[in-house]
Parts: sequence; C-alpha cells; structure tokens
Amino acid sequence: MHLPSPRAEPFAGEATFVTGADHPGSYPPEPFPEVAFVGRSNVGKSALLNRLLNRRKLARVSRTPGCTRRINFFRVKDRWWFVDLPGYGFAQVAAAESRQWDKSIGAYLRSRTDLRAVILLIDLRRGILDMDRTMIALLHAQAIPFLPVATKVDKLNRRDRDRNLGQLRRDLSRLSPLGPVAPSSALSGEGIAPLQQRLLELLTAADPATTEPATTEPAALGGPATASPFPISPDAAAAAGKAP
Ligand SMILES: Nc1nc2c(ncn2[C@@H]2O[C@H](COP(=O)(O)OP(=O)(O)OP(=O)(O)O)[C@@H](O)[C@H]2O)c(=O)[nH]1
Ligand SMILES: [Mg+2]
Repeated sequence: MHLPSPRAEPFAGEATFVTGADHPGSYPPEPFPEVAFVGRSNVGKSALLNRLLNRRKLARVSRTPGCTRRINFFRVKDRWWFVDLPGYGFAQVAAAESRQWDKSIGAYLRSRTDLRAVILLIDLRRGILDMDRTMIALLHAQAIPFLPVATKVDKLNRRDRDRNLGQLRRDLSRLSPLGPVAPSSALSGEGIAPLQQRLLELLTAADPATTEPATTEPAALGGPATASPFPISPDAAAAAGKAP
C-alpha cells in the first residue's frame, strides 16, 4: 500500500488567516519563522501562497490588480508565518494610496526579525523590471535574503518559457539570490513541490540571527533601519543592477 510521504505536503494541515495589518503595531506578536511573498501587483502572490498551502481560497485572488491591500498574516501549523504583501507598481491605484502601500511594505521589511526569506515573484512573461530591481536594492539594504520565483509558467509555450527563464536567471544571478529562479504555476501546480521543500528548508534552518558569531555585525534585520524608506532612489535601484 502506498502511504503519502510527510515530505510530499509539508504545509498541509492547519493554515489560518490571522490579521491584515497596515503598520507594525498591528502585526501579530508570535515570533514564528516567517516567509513573505513580494512582487508586482497581479504577479500571482496570493495564488501561489494558496497553492503552496494547498488551500483554494485562503488568500484572496483576483484578476484585478491591487487585490491585496494589507499585509496579510497566515499562521501555518501553529509554527510559521506566511505573509502576503500588497503588490507594487499598480498604476491605477490613487497615488496617495500607492505611497501608503509602499510605506507599509518598507516598514514591514525593516521590522520583521524572524523573516527568513522573501519570495520575490516575477511574471515569466514580463521578466525583471525596474520596480523589481528597486525591491531587490531594498532587500539588500536590509540584508534580507530573497528567493526568486517565476510565476504563470503555464502561460508560455516550451520555447518561450525556456528562453525567458534563461534570461531571468542571467539577469538575477548577479543580484545574490538564494538560488536560481524557480519556475512555478499556481494553476497547473508545476514547480510547487520543490518550492514547498525549499521553503521548508528556509523556515527550519537555524536562525541566522542567533547563530551569527558574536564578532560579526548584527544582521540589519531587526536592527536600526539602514535603508531609506521604500520606494528608494533610482540610484539605489541602479546599484542593485551592479551588485555582485
Ligand atoms: N494562468 C495562471 N494564472 C495565474 C497564476 N497565478 C495567478 N494567476 C492569476 O493572476 C491573477 C492575479 O493573481 P493574484 O494571486 O491575485 O496576484 P497578486 O500578486 O496577489 O496581486 P495583488 O494582490 O493585486 O498584488 C489572478 O487572476 C490569478 O488567477 C498562474 O500560475 N497561472
Ligand atoms: Mg494578492
């Protein structure tokens, strides 16, 4: 008889929406290891989070960009946070509201001490844009590791998919990601199992903040803010393009 391996669905079981926050004072207090889903509006953050958790409607998904407007915390198996962020770069949203989202994304990234990694989503049809480079510069400034994930791979034929994935991997390789771009589809499920395993590794790895040798600088995460508020200057974005 074939029994399902516990490794097959590492996040199956209880996952609950806990709160939608727009400033650090309203984040939930439990210090669980955390991953956050970041990327342009409509790139597929909420859909991917649902798929990884094997839940159809936990996070709200919509064809209309600007669907997720708060920082949504999902508690997974009572030991981890999965955090769904508002998207950036949604032109239709009023400028003031868009600035508020950017501010709340920046405040989030500067304040989370148990954030193990950001999952940076990039639509494989569009590739990396200036806004993504700006985000990467912010992540570098805060010393937050990021794992790049290409979304909606089901929308491309094999040839375009391979070409775009190759280009994206080249574009990102100099920007110190946690690994090569992982292809994914929340629709077909492609790439989901390896991504679940990778997230599990990141969430269960020893906490870098507590395993740093005493002589090294404390990680910027949780320490004093070192970056200008998000959005950061075009200079920083350009610097991100030149990072090793
Ligand atoms: N074909 C396909 N469509 C997808 C995939 N992932 C997401 N979508 C669709 O893309 C649209 C946006 O998905 P969301 O998950 O809401 O995107 P988001 O990044 O959370 O967007 P915001 O909350 O606005 O920042 C929805 O219509 C989804 O059904 C995918 O892998 N394949
Ligand atoms: Mg969303």
